[in-house]
Order: sequence, then structure tokens, then C-alpha cells
Amino acid sequence: MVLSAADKAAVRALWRKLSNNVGVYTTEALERTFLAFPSTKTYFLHLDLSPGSAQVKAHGQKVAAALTLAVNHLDDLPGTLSALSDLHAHKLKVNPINFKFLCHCLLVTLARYYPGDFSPALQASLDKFLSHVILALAPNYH
Ligand code: HNI
Repeated sequence: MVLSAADKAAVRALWRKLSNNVGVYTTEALERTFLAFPSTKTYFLHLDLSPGSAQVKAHGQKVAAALTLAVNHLDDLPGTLSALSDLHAHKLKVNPINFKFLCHCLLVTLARYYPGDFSPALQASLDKFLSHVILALAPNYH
């Protein structure tokens, strides 16, 4: 499942469109994840997870920054995300199945805000990008 030049171009173009609002969508994706996959909340018991929580918003901004960094380094996702992989695997001990839940909810969120852009081809490119992010977050799991 190679991230083709066309996939990369599509992801970069969408990200340009999201501009400074990526954090809005990652925050909504987190809120959706907590509702649709409640077991994910067990990792965030130290945060206020109520709707509209400033702490979830702040966390959404961090996830957004990491994804934007990834979009800016599509040719080296494993290197770019290796410290985060280490953090999630060893310190936070996040079961990697949860990455799929969050990425699924991010796709749903983006489809809702950008229905006109969300062709089957864009969905496929974004899904591939997010799968590569998950693969880059995974190697420290052993
Ligand atoms: Ni995740 C912290 C990025 C998925 C649980 N996570 C971070 C930070 C970033 C980040 C960035 C902040 C690091 C720092 O402070 O140095 N997380 C990402 C990305 C994804 C992801 C890019 C997937 C696309 N994280 C998940 C998932 C879970 C998760 C799916 C659990 C369900 N992450 C955490 C927890 C923290 C965290 C827990 C620490 C939060 C805190 O503030 O204590």
C-alpha cells in the first residue's frame, strides 16, 4: 500500500485547505472517538472529557500539530514520528487498535466539513495517509 505521488498531492492540498483549523477537526475527532469507542477514554482519565472541554481541545491541538508535521514529511513518516511512537508504546502504553478508531473518526469529521472535496479518491488517499501514520507509530510496539 504505497503512498503514491497523487495521494501525497491530495493530502497536501486538503491540508492547505484546512489551514489553521486542523485542531478544530482533531478535537471533534477526539470527541467522536470518546463517544463511539468509549474504551479509549481509559487513557485520558486525568483529563476533563466533558463536551467542549478545554483540555480535550488542547490535546486536539497537539494531535493536529503532529499530523501537520507528518503531512510536511510524507517521505519520512517513520523518522518523523519515531519519538511519538516511543511515547505511545512505552510510556502511554496505548493499544494500537485505538489509532484506527481515532483515524476513522477523523475521516468522518473531515467528510462532514468538506463534503464537496470528499470524493472516493480523496477518501482513499486520506485513508492511506492515516494508515501510514499508524504504521509509523507502530514500530516501537514489541
Ligand atoms: Ni496520542 C499524547 C499524537 C493517537 C493517547 N498524542 C499525544 C501527544 C501527541 C499525540 C502529539 C502529545 C505528546 C507530548 O506531549 O509530547 N496521538 C497522537 C497522534 C495520534 C494519537 C498523531 C494518532 C493519529 N493517542 C492516540 C490514541 C490514544 C492516544 C488513539 C489513546 C486512545 N496521546 C494519548 C495520551 C497522551 C497522548 C493518553 C498523553 C495526554 C496527556 O496530556 O497526558
